[in-house]
Amino acid sequence: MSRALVRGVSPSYDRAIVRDPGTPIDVGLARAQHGVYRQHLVRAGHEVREIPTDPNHPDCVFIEDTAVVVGEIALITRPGAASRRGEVEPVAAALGGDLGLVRMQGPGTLDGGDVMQLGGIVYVGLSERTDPAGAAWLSDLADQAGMGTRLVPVSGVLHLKSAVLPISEDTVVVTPDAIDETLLSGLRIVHEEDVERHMFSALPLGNDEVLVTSAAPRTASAIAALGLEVIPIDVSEILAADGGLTCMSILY
Ligand code: CIR
Repeated sequence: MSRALVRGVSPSYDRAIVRDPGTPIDVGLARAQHGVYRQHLVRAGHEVREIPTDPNHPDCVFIEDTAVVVGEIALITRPGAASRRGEVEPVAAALGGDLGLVRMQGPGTLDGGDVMQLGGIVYVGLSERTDPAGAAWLSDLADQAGMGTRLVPVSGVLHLKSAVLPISEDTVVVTPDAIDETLLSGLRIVHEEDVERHMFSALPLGNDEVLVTSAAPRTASAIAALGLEVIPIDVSEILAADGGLTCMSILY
């Protein structure tokens, strides 16, 4: 059985960082949506472990940004947003029992949302949160694990996985015009529907099942047409703070 590390929604989640402030965030609804997400992980066969939430860290539910697991090693990140750096220690403590730890040191920064591992390649987004020095920490680990690294400049969105979502071992859903798609050569690309821009997110659950955001039904239909089973989930309050479905867990 594989493990999923999650972290509950903070009581201060309505003060999470948002790129485009506007929609108020409903913390209670976010908690309920997170609970449903957690249940899907359990149903898919993950052993779910939960770290207590932290009222001092509004964004701590987005646990993916704090650590990246490559093989038997967890790289404990130095998140790009200074206000999020205090989120990493409890995550390191939880992963340290199962995995070797490498702790990033400054000045580089890296968010796990900028990292996608697919087909033996680690793709690292260079974004407003992840810089070349941060990416270098990961490429060293990838080298040691016998994997290649590809750097993918990202603009106009928060992270690489805001624009490129794996849905199977060889297929990704890509937001149109967000990245140089030649950097994804070798992968099958499905485009996010333009009217659903920034509303699609996905998490492959294994057995050809993919958890998808219910806010993007047209893109979900395009995926279903490939023969994958799509399972929609309403995560409106997670999308409202620029999160998606990968960001609420670390799977290892
Ligand atoms: C942030 O700006 O850091 C959070 N509000 C959203 C982080 C989302 N993380 C992710 O998708 N990996």
